[in-house]
Amino acid sequence: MDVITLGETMAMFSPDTMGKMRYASQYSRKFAGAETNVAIGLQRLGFQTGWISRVGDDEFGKGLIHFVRGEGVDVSQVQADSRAPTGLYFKEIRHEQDVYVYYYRAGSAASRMSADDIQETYIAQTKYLHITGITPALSESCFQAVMQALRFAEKYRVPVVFDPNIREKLWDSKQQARERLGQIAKQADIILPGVSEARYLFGDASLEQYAQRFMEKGASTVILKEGSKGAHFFTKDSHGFVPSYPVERVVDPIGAGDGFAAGLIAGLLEGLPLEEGVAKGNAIGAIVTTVNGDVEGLPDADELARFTQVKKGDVDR
Ligand code: KDG
Repeated sequence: MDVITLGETMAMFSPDTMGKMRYASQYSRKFAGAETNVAIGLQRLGFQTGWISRVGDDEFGKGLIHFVRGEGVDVSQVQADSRAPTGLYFKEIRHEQDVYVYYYRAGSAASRMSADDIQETYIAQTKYLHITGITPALSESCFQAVMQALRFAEKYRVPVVFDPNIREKLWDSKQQARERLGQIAKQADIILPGVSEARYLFGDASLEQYAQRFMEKGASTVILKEGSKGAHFFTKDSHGFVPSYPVERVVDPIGAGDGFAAGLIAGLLEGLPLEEGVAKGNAIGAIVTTVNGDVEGLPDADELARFTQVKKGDVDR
């Protein structure tokens, strides 16, 4: 495996019309979850990924497994749990820059994941472990599952990529989020917070101070994302900023951060200089925002190359 990830994927309902949710009566059913968004992004670029999770033993769970497996992700570590349903989430797109998310996932099958769901041999053979801050927020047993995966990663020297992905609605309190995300950050090698997430965790400070705080916890690389502007990268002996690609029209911004993570991890797997991995992440993040859905816009290698060429002004005729 190139990358293994663990977390919840849900049946996602995206309104066919813009405006307040109370007036939306037609929805398109899709599937989404930050961790499988990243895995699918990597699969499209030619890497092999695996996903650990639980789904309900219901129609959404079955459809979801078909979908993720259809993208090539290994789903051998996904269990169907007959005691809880697959989680759901609804989007409200008031307009393209004003999108809300409503979860119906409390008590879901995925929230029942536990440390026992993590197979040591599965983690031992991957090149990278990808963790988000969403999974530990789902339940105490999910937090323990993440910590177990991190223990195995440490034992087998598997580098950990951590995207804090702060979802305030899922945490009991800001203090709990800070403590638990801080514990996970201590086990991570590469951390990909948004600038606003760093502010949430550490309060007001400079970008350099945020990077230093994460490095004091043990990270070797910190990438502070600034949305459509681009991303700042920091290592022990280098730092820089890589601007993003302009996008004519944002259709749906959700999933851009996962696209960024997929591009960055692809860069690491290809052995690219960090700056080029960040540029790849920026490009995929930008492409994702131009398509409705969290994974539908994720490009394959040809599409990605074409996007960056067109942005450079080369036209493929
Ligand atoms: O990053 C996009 C995700 O937020 C979305 O796909 C749904 O996993 C999700 C979540 O927990 O919000």
